[in-house]
Amino acid sequence: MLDKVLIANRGEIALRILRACKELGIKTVAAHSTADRNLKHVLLADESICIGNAPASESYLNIPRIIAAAEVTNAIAIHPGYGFLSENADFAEAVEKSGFVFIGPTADTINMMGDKVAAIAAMRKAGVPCVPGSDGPLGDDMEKNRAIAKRIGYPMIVKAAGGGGGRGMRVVRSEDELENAISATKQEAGAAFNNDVVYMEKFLENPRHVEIQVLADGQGNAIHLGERDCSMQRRHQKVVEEAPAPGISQQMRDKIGERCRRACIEINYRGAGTFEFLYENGEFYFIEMNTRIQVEHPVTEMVTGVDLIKEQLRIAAGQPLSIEQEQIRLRGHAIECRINAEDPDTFIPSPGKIEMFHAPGGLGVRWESHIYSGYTVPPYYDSMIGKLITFGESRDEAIARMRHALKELVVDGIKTNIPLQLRIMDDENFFNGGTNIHYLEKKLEKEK
Ligand code: MV4
Repeated sequence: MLDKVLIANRGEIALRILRACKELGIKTVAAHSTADRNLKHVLLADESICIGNAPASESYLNIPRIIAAAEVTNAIAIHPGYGFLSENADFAEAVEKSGFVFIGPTADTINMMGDKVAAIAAMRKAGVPCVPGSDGPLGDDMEKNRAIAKRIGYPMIVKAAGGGGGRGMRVVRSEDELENAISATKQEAGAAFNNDVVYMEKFLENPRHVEIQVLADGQGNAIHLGERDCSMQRRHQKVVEEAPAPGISQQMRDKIGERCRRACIEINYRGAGTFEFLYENGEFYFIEMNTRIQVEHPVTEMVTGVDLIKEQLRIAAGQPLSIEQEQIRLRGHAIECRINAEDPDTFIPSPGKIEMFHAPGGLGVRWESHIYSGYTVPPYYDSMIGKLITFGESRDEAIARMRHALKELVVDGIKTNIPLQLRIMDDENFFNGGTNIHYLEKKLEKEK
């Protein structure tokens, strides 16, 4: 096993990684900013080291500082968590070049998936179903571009190869908008991602966001762990996630999961990963692959019983996968509500001191958070302060437990989105399952 892991992240995920390390007997180093000296995982880690000032650019995004912290603490490996440098190929390369293990895929894989055109080409080649599209970058010849768009059919969407997660895209509803959309997206993408390559896809009007979790060891073994539905979102920020996705049969899961598993073997993938799909009219369409552990990984853990962070650590230590596909059986249903320090109506962040905190509990209730009574939420980072996950034998039971757990959870002193989460848990359409990616924004618009 790895002797010592440096945790290059903060908040709940840093604590989650610390717990997995402890369970595996791995020593831990918490690398933190000046604003994060009192984080729970910093206080629990074997060692801690301050890597810079509060702004992430000076600490959690500062590659030389993190490498130096690993050097002075004699860490073997670095876990990047999610966000920050987790999908930065230059970081993964710097980590490996400095003689440490990057807990994640190779820099080449991260690079490939960061380029959406390359990612789609690799997945299409590996047999993963993709959105009908340009199958490559658009050139300057507008005659050709019009022909591609005509073949795809309107409405279609122009996306930046360097984008993802909702950045750099434009819906085009008719040919007269095409030229402008391409040049504007190109312009923005060049400025934002230093890469002005754009491509086209058929625009799906009302899809759901369904993603497949995979694990691969880079030694020829890969498994899928079923899907999550992450359609309940606002401005590309997920609000509620669940596993399994309502209405997906075991037969459909086996089919799309097997395609993802095969693709992992084909590209020699290593680590945890997520295939993002749009799901519409019973069909899956690949859009992007995430090469990190994701915020919503616990719902998959709850229905599979697999500790995804421990698997990441084992894979990084060079061990082959400890589980085979046949051993993956889904049981029950899990729901995750992200708890944010923000105004539940305006979504304006609400950092500050937590005057009183009470954790929810009981059978099937999991609280993933670093907060405590007296903790001050700093204004510098993401506003998520915890994740409440409930499990039930049925979806109805998981929702019922979530309602009560949300009412039990007390976070006083700052504003939180708990009232919004309660409204979602009481929503009739959410209860019925299968709402699409536009549902929450439309609901909020109606309730104004
Ligand atoms: C799409 C789409 C419809 N059709 N692609 C937005 C985030 C990025 N990951 C991809 N996105 C979309 N791509 C086609 N061909 C609609 C979206 C989209 C979306 C996707 C997932 C979750 C939330 C979303 C919100 C708005 C648009």
